[in-house]
Amino acid sequence: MALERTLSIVKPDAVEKNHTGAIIARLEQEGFIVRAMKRVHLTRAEAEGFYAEHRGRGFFDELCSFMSRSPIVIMALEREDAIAKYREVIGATNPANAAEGTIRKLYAASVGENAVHGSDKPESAAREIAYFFAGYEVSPRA
Ligand code: IDP
Repeated sequence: MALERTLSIVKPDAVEKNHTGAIIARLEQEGFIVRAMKRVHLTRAEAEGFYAEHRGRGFFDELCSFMSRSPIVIMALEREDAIAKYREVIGATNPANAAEGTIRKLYAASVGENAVHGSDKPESAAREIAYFFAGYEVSPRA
């Protein structure tokens, strides 16, 4: 299995509750390398651009308000089989359905405010990493 990258976000609810460090530590324990990282407060328009594929869905407004409410921490993570492994570690979208020990089970309060984001497929990961990071920020140098 080749090295792969995924886009990770510690969402406003988890940053507000000071869970950022615990979440990053867990991801490092699971073998992810932090290739790039920053803390930003998105504008509403930036949140809408990031979630453009969800425009038209019932929760889009709520999601974009939430994601622009307060700062988030964004990371480009690298690991073998990163996309699938990351989604396994974070658990189901709705924390009520997330497996014991997953990040969403541990830190999320609801299906909307669910602590973390992760890319769902390689094309999304490439688009999402490019949305937030310039090429030199995720350079292949170790
Ligand atoms: P994912 O983040 O697990 O990939 P998606 O279905 O892609 O889940 O949804 C994106 C985000 O939209 C979720 O992480 C969550 O924050 C929000 N969301 C999804 N479904 C609902 C809902 O039914 N109500 C409110 N927010 C939702």
